[in-house]
Amino acid sequence: MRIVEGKLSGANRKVAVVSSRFNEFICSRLVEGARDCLVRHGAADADLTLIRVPGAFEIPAAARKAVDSGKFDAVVCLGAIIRGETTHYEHLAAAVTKGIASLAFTSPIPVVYGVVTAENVEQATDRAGGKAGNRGWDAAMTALEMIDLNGQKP
Ligand code: INI
Repeated sequence: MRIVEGKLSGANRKVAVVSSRFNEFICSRLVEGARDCLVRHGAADADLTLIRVPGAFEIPAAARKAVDSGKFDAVVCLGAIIRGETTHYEHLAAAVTKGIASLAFTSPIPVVYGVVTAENVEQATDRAGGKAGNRGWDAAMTALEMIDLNGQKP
């Protein structure tokens, strides 16, 4: 069987990381996780661009601009949406997820979802370098695999 899958190399890869500042203590850990993953896999730190936006709601629009710039091989979207007392969480999480998904489905380059949606701060911390790993690192790994796959014929 012919198998088509991406390799995990960061060499010569130009990656945009779009991260929100809301819940900064979580987002900064996600960004560091993504950066660490990309550099450990051979990406040059100078080839990485961090685009910061106020909140997760702003991520899809900024990611779209990064895609349209033609400067990057992939865009990694990072943010943290933590459940509050209202239904705001559900609306925001759904809007951001749909926004990133619709961009990912039409983008010529991989757009990766690394937004943590958590019940509380503890759960978010666990997923941002705590006991449940680091979603930023995971998203960056996905970006590397999908960049390589994107360059292959199916
Ligand atoms: N933005 C987040 O990234 N995470 C949140 O948990 C959050 N909450 O809970 O309100 C949040 N709100 C801000 C939102 O993303 C926009 O920045 C704001 O509505 C302006 O458009």
